[in-house]
Amino acid sequence: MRVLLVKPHAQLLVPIRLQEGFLHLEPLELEIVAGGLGPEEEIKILDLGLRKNRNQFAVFEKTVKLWHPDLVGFTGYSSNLSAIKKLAQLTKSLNPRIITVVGGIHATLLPKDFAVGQVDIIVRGEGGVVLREIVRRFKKKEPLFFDNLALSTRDPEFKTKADLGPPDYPEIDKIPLPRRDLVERSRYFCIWTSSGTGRLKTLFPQVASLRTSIGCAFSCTFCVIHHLMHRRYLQRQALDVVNEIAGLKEEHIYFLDDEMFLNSQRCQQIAELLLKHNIKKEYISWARSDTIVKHPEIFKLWKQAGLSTVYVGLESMDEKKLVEYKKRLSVETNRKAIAILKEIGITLHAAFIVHPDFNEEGFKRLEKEILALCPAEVTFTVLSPSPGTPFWQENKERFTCDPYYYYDCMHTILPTRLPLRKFYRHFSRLTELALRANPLRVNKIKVPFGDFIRAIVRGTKYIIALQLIYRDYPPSRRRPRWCSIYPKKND
Ligand code: B12
Repeated sequence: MRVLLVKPHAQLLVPIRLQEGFLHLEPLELEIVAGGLGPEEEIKILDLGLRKNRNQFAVFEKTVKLWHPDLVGFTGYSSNLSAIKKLAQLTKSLNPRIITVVGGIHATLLPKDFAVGQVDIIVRGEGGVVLREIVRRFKKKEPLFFDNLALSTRDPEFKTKADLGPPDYPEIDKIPLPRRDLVERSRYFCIWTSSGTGRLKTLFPQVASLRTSIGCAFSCTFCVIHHLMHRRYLQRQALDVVNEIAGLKEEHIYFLDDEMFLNSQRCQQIAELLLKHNIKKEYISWARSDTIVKHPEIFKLWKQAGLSTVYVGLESMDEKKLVEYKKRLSVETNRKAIAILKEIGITLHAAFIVHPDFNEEGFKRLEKEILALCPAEVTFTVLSPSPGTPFWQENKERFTCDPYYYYDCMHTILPTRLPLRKFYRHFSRLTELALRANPLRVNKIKVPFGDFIRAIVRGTKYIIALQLIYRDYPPSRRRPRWCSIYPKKND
């Protein structure tokens, strides 16, 4: 059987596409799904974000016409919803006998959004085990839907199942290993600014991604993970993780875990095994600031094992905002974590949330924080409620635009206090400052000339694109809507 697995890119292309100039990670979700299928299946992974041709529909159509798949599986975040629906429609118009399956974050959150005739099966949760079962049923001519994992509108119980809470998750060791051989590995990279020697062979090394745990024990308002998993935290065995790392040919690894270090014992074991077996690679991971403060010794150990950069969702340096985001930690904890990473010599990648209620003062305060963090990598997103979360429900009446189409955490979907043009001028200025605070520049790290030029060009294009985001909205939407929330006196 021929299985085509497809990762589309977002519709509102420019900022996301430019972001991909700094990192483009392999489609691990599709590699894992493929890993569940038997050797008798022919599998192709199509990562549409990689294609130079901006018309992803044309690229997809050509592939289907040339390759004749029996089943097409799509993955995507909420921002990919409309692209996936169009691609499913295109599939059926090319050949109605092709089975269309949709999985991924949005399908798990809001399966009903895919309840259209062109989508045969909606998969919730982990897909590796589920697609294998769908393929088995297809071959046996059995119904393709089952449990609360593979849903179909043809199932009379579809609505009930789609309204159930998070799907069941398999035992973590039942999740297949990714079929990394199905992608062009040289195409996946991540900007790497951390250097112990003052020079870097390349600024854009080839990177592999890997997942050691699934889920998170916290429930921040802006995040979807606790809605998908009810705050469950599934952890792979240390040895299993280390074996996977050892098998990778890439020297740079990006851990995709939401929070890898929640179980300090497990993380200690992983680091010790890496050191014991002399596995020399460099790593990027995400961690909460309170985890870093609770277990600085684990980060010290990980530094020895190769941890170069830690992405920390600092979100804000304003106590009230941290409470509003239900972050369950304080500004002081954020500051302590920054100091700890600096002392250990791990590069900090600070992720901040820009609140739509920011006035000039709010932006200025954040600018000061960036300068204080220097040297650090710093990135920003705009506070955006994700579809399928209570935060989204609470804000339902306030959206200023299509909250699906514009949901990329760059385009605001909530009313801004400042007019949009001004808001995005400030927003892009943050990134401009961040580039100046970057360790590469501050620590005068030597990089190949070509990479340096590439970084400058991409950085400049990105800053301009951020400034021009306001143009993606119809002119009538570019002014703030005072009536909706903010009292005018605070202007
Ligand atoms: C790493 C990451 C990124 C990377 C990109 C990774 C990549 N490979 O492209 C970067 C940093 C670039 C990124 C950017 C963005 N991200 Co992001 N990201 C993540 C993170 C941390 C991990 C994603 C991941 O790869 N997980 C590992 C894979 C293996 O798990 P999975 O996707 O769930 O897949 C499994 C199942 O869902 C299922 N499945 C998936 N697809 C399919 C398909 C089929 C056919 C089947 C059967 C099953 C199936 O099986 C898979 C394997 O078991 C998640 C958080 C999370 N835990 O998911 C956020 C997350 C996905 N990101 C999110 C967001 C909002 C974004 C941005 C829009 C905003 C931003 N600026 O950050 C951009 C958009 C980028 C884009 N290209 O569209 C949100 C999405 C929310 C939503 N409602 O969609 C998440 C969930 C974060 C959050 N906590 O809310 N992101």
